[in-house]
Amino acid sequence: MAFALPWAFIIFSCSLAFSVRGSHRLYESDLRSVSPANVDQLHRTAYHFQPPEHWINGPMYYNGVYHLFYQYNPKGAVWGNIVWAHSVSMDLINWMRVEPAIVPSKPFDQYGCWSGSGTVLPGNKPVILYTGIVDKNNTQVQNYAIPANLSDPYLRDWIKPDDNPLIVADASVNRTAFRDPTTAWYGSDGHWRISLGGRRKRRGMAFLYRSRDFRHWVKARHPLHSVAGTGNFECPDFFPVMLRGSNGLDTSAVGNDIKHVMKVSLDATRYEYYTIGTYDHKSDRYTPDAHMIDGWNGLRYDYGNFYASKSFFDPKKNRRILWGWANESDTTDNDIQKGWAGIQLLPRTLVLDPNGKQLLQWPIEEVDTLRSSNKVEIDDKEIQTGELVEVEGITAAQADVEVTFSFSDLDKAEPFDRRWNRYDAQRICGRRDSTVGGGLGPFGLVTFASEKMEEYTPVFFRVFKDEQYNRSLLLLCSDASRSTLMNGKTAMKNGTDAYRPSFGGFVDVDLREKRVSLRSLIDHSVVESFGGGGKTVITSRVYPTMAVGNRARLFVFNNGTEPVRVDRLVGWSMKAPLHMNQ
Ligand SMILES: *[C@@H]1O[C@H](CO)[C@@H](O)[C@H](O)[C@H]1NC(C)=O
Ligand SMILES: *[C@@H]1O[C@H](CO)[C@@H](O)[C@H](O)[C@H]1NC(C)=O
Ligand SMILES: *[C@@H]1O[C@H](CO)[C@@H](O)[C@H](O)[C@H]1NC(C)=O
Ligand SMILES: *[C@@H]1O[C@H](CO)[C@@H](O)[C@H](O)[C@H]1NC(C)=O
Ligand SMILES: *[C@@H]1O[C@H](CO)[C@@H](O)[C@H](O)[C@H]1NC(C)=O
Ligand SMILES: *[C@H]1O[C@@H](CO)[C@H](O)[C@@H](O)[C@@H]1NC(C)=O
Ligand SMILES: CC(=O)N[C@H]1CO[C@H](CO)[C@@H](O)[C@@H]1O
Repeated sequence: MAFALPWAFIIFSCSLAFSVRGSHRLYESDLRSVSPANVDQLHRTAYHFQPPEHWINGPMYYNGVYHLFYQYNPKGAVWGNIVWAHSVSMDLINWMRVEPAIVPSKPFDQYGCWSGSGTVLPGNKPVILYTGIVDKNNTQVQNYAIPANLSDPYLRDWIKPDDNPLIVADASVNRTAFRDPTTAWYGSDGHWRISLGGRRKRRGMAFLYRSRDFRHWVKARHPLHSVAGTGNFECPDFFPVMLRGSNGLDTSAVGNDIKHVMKVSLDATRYEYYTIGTYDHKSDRYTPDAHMIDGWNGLRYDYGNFYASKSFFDPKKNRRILWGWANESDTTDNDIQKGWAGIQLLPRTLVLDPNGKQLLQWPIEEVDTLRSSNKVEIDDKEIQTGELVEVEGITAAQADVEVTFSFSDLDKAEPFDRRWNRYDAQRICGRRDSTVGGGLGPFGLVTFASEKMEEYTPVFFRVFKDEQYNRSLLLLCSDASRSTLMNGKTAMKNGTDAYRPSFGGFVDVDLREKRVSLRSLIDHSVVESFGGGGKTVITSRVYPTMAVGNRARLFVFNNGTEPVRVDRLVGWSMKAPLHMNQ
């Protein structure tokens, strides 16, 4: 590595830029009496990237430095006044905030600098493509920006050349739904390509543009992809994955051992969906594989609170990294009170499942460096019906827990009700919550639990027998419905409710192995859970009032009639990196 981060500057810039409310300090202090007024600060995360308000633009790696660009309102904890804020890191864990990269200033972006992506062009030249808002009617165009000084390791200064905008909507395009350019990929015909999100009536559109010189862009006659009835595509992401192995691929990679992934954020549901398929370079079209569901019932990166994600190729470690954003699940009034809203979830590596039917996600290995020596292990422990086993000795509100469960008899699983919609896992999690006994399950973790279980957020599995198809189904749920007493009691005013869904997703594992794994990363107001080795991921945002700081507790539970065994559980207290409050 050519240089190190100047730590002193980080600390200085943190305290300069924001009023530092160190959740690490709160967390270390004894929080016996928590009044509603300071509850909100307890929910600030410690090891998630969290400026006051943000969602993601294109993250990028350039010359030894990771860059995170994110949508940021410098004036408040609500959406508006959007600029491209910019932070840099050597390790994706410790971050240093630098000057915003792109702010509204020119006719082609004076009403907003919205999302986009970075591409590193031949000759090692980075360029950003982003959406500019040109008028009060929300008219969207695509612009570019380049670094002013390639010798500056942090690329602090970005220029918006005068030949912007590069792309304006033609008459066939809805110019108020025309945004979020992807990272560009290069074809053997010497053309760069990008995709842009939009809509044609109710049809979601991933428009395709081509350019030889990255300046003059021509719209292809056909979109790269489109889907009827989904509504607007936002933040499209299009990238190759290897058929086998865990290496990531550069966005322009070609070859026989490659599949492509198309991800869109659907404004209509506020969730993200992806398909795996084939990209035909000649016709420039993407076709999802036959068994893929393209639309609201499709595969999701995360079945909880996760949106506006972007992936990028990390040449340093040869991997593709996915990065998503989670909004708050409290109310706008709460956000204004807290002074912040929105967190960046942990970066995740993204690979194709060897079965080719889905992607696998896992927190980047750098997250493990935050595990402290404060660790707890449970081995080979049977959990009986109704039993709660405390995971003691770690900081339950700021932890990383990995657990493997096993069981002996699949036949004891409860039947899957034929009237249930296989694609509505969330509703099934709501009906069959952790208090409703089953055969095999519910079993799992109880996170953010208060002393007498007045508040708790269970993350649990449930096995069903699907007699119609002679198969077992594994459901993962992350239930925020009992996570807080805040609403009605204290901080929630005016009858406005926090959003406390019981998120759910099926986990496509072979249950004949009679073993399932779960990893949950817990951080004050967020729990990110990876089921089945990253097959199904669910993120919940929660706002406990009692299960905070040192008073939060963590348990393993089983509410099924069948005993389950904890083969192994390891939990760590997590350290806070030095990007606090950036
Ligand atoms: C915005 O839209 C209105 C109504 O269509 C139109 O009258 C006005 O000229 C537009 N303004 C701009 C700046 O395009
Ligand atoms: C470019 O960045 C380098 C490294 O930070 C610096 O030494 C140099 O003065 C910069 N050049 C300009 C023109 O600002
Ligand atoms: C254009 O897109 C905007 C924003 O999504 C939408 O409100 C409007 O109805 C669309 N117009 C047409 C003609 O589809
Ligand atoms: C397990 O079920 C019992 C009885 O319904 C309930 O009181 C308890 O809260 C449940 N445990 C969890 C973690 O939901
Ligand atoms: C159901 O599946 C099991 C193995 O998964 C198999 O042994 C059994 O014969 C199947 N039953 C039917 C009726 O197909
Ligand atoms: C996050 O906030 C909740 C509660 O207001 C909404 O219901 C979600 O739609 C929203 N999610 C996104 C991605 O904006
Ligand atoms: C919109 C609304 O009803 N706001 C009210 C919320 O509650 C406070 C008092 O708790 C009132 O002052 C607001 O008018």
